[in-house]
Amino acid sequence: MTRVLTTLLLATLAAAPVTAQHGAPGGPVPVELLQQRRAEFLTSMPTGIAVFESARIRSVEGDYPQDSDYREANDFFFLTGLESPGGVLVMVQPDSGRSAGEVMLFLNAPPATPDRVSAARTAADSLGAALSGLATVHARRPMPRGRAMPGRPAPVDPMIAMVDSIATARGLERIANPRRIIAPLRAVKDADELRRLRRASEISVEAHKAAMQGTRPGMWEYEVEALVEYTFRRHGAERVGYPSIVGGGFNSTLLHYDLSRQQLHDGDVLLIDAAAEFGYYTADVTRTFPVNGRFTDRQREIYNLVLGAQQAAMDALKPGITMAELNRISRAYMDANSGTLCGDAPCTRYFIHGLGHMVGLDVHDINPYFTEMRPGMTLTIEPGIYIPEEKLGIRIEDVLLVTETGYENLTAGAPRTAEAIEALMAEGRKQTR
Ligand SMILES: [Mn+2]
Repeated sequence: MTRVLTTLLLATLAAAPVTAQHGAPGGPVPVELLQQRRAEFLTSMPTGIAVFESARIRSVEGDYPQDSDYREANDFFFLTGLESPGGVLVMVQPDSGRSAGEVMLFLNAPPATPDRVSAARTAADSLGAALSGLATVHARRPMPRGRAMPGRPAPVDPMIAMVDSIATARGLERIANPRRIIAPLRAVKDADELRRLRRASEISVEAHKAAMQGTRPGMWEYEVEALVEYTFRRHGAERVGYPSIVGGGFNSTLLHYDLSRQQLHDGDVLLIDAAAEFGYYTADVTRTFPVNGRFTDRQREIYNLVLGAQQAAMDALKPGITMAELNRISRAYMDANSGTLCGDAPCTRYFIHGLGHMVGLDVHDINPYFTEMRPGMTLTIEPGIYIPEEKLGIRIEDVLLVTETGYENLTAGAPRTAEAIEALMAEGRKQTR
């Protein structure tokens, strides 16, 4: 299907109560890109059958879905562009390296009568075909009614039998771990993925700026967290990319502090590791700033050491380098520049986690630690120093896009230097005086 036709179809259907990423702030994934991703997957897969299932709808009775609405499974979304619980994508490769392969998409049949309970999801109809860029979409057999209970066997999904019968009929084996094949495809972002990641980054930057401007001694961590997450949603982000970390004082030294229930004190730092997910792509941003708007001399020295370690890795970032090498460079900088800041030994002993990771559909995206960087890959670099006995934790984290010659910092809009942070915080104080 051509883009013009798709656009026309979408325009025609715009008034109908549908679905998918159509109508979502992120918009639909262009079908040409979906077709390209599936073709690349089929080309790189071995002979066999690969199956990608959509996410499961979670129950308010026991699943605790209140932290997020239905969210499609990443690989399913990457290859179909759809949000469609019950969906099953079957990739058939009868002759690896020689055959273009075949794609079969099964979606729930459109409801016979309008669904008065749930929001419309993409179904096996012309819209499902248009949004996914497939000529045909098959209706899947419905799941049997009833749910898993203690003492009662879970209902069997008829799609499992269906996929098995496709495999048997063609004499093909089902591939055990298709994620291994999709990993390299997801590592390099295409134009639509970058568009989403850029927006997620921009929104996250706005939230960090709001936190810097809005934080005052005496506020509670949850108040700042609310400000951050409100900013995400206000700009069209569907959800947080991961549980927000908002930790003041001692809590700044806990890597995954998630309670956000303590008061913020004059003289402490506040570490915020929080980012928005926009159109299924998440940023990952950390900033650390003084609750009262001014770093102490000690805080500033440690801050500048972390900043230097981050910059050293960023300066080395270009195609060909690996995360392992960047990690070594960043730690070598910290070793060489610690002076007596942390006593006789370098501060590197307080840098207790990895330097960074790939970022995309997953916040910790498929991670080629020893794989050479290529243009279009997106990663974070996030050194930190955590000194619990001083209630002082500093981490600085940005989202970086590898370019032909180096990198672009997608989250540079959030102040990074101690001076820029203090300037923005001072501005925030003026506004509310
Ligand atoms: Mn991170």
